[in-house]
Amino acid sequence: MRLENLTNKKLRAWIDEMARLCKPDSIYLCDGSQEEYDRLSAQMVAQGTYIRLNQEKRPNSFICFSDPSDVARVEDRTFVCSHNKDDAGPNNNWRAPDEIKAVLTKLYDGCMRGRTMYVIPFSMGPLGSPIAHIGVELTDSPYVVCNMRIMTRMGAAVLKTLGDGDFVPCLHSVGYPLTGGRKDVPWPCDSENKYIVHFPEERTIWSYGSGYGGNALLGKKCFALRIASVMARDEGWLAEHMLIMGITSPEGKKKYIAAAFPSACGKTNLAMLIPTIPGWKIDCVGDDIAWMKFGADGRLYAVNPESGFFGVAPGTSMASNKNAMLTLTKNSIFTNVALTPDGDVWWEGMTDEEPAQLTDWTRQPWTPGCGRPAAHPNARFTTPLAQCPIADSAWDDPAGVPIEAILFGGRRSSVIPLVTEAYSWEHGVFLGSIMASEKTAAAAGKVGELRHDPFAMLPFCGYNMADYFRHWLTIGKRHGAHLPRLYYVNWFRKDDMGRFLWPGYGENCRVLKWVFERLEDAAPAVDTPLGRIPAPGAIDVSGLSITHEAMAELLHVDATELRNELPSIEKHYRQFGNRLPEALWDQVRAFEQRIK
Ligand code: SAT
Ligand code: MN
Repeated sequence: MRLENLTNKKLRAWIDEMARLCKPDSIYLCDGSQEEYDRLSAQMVAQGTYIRLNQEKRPNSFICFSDPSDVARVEDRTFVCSHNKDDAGPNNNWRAPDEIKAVLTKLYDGCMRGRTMYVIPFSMGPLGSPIAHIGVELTDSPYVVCNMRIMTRMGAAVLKTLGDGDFVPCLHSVGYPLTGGRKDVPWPCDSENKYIVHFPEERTIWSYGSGYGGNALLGKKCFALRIASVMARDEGWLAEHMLIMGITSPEGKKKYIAAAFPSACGKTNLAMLIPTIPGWKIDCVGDDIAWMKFGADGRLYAVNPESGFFGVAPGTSMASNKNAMLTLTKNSIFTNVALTPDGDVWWEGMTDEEPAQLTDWTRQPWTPGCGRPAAHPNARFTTPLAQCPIADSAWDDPAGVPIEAILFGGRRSSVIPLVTEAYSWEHGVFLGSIMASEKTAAAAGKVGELRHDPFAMLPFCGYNMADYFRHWLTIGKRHGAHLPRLYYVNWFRKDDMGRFLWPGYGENCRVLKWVFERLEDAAPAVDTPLGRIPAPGAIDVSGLSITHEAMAELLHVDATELRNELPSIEKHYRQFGNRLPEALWDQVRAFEQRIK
């Protein structure tokens, strides 16, 4: 494919403009073919970025180690640059667009010297789907190209679908020009300057200095969440940090649900769950992001904008997530896991027994008990969704799948019961808006700290979160008849001894079964101040060794504990000032009444 043949004028002009700025040695238009993927992979092996894994053990797969300064999303370097600071809200870092453009233009000037600028046309969502949108990423990282080929529908077919249409321009550079005799390194990045910048009004993304995950694969968090959330607000749909799954009952009835959890809280595990109750079946549509639009029949249809998994490796095993393990047996990229002497991968939790010897993610020899983790806690696998043994038959369907329930969940060791059903859409928006979760290694910063993470969107909402709540409330008013029901779940409650009360993983199907039966009006619930919880005995625990006391504790809603949460909820709300919808203050007052 040749650049000269590009007919989209906006695309052509933008590529030319960015090339004049970044000054790459050459420009390469990606066609998305296997040949291209293999060629770039081989080039990265030669360059030292990739190590090819043992072809027998893990065909066509690669491991790479990032720079130790570039291992996760950098939330403090992530900016939403609307013209008005208030439009970005207290949930985003903000700079004036002109100001940050001046800073970045300086950094971008000549940043691709000695490198190739890759042009990646990609579709978020099935090609041609009315729910999908197209982006084009310019990057100087072949690692990004290869990851994007797994994570998105990418290449020549996308350009065809794009035609003269509009796209989201995404500019990315690792910020490591090869000038003045500077040699390339296996993981180029700029350890001093990192900027992940969004211009919501222009629907444009500028990323500089990082080659890692959501910082660099711009289709993912930057486009599919931050920019898409703005598009969704303007156009009346939803772009959410949610997995999508199908649940089929023993009677053969199938329902789709979506579920929002913060990064590294088990979305991938839930999306690929193997039910422990006989007769139930789960199918996976996606593990991270859902784009949802209302169909002609009034129902809410979801697509997974992605086509692969960028999942957390540590903790993933045949016991915790067999389907993920089977997915990544081939054609996968592993970043910051450990390398075994026989050319395979390993990470903490993969096997009960630790290998005697490894190369750890910092490229150093590793032995058990050496005091360092072998894999970085945020080590990731990139692997094609189509390889998942339980990939839903409709995962690539342009029409999407109809969503009947939406779950919100965080990592809470106390207070929040196993599952709660919202009394209404508005009440569900209230529950989603007060979600809090303990921080994980997915983002730089302190792990374990409790923070409010409304709808699991705190790092991903591309505008003022108060307006986001309002958008959800508006959706509720507009689409009353066919709205999904809303739930708040918590797999992470602990007992007095600090032990998890709920076994989680495959056993979460017991909660999903209750949700499924609620949708059929076939499961009893009782009202509590927080919402409707399963009536005693309504959660199927057959075959599970869990005590009555543990179940009671898991479902316990304590008015005193909830009262203790009130000040932090009010503080959380007050940061939005008078932009916070009054309907949510009404919810707080009603909640207050219930916990009196
Ligand atoms: O690095 S990513 O943002 O893609 C992963 C995550 O934090 O969920
Ligand atoms: Mn995520």
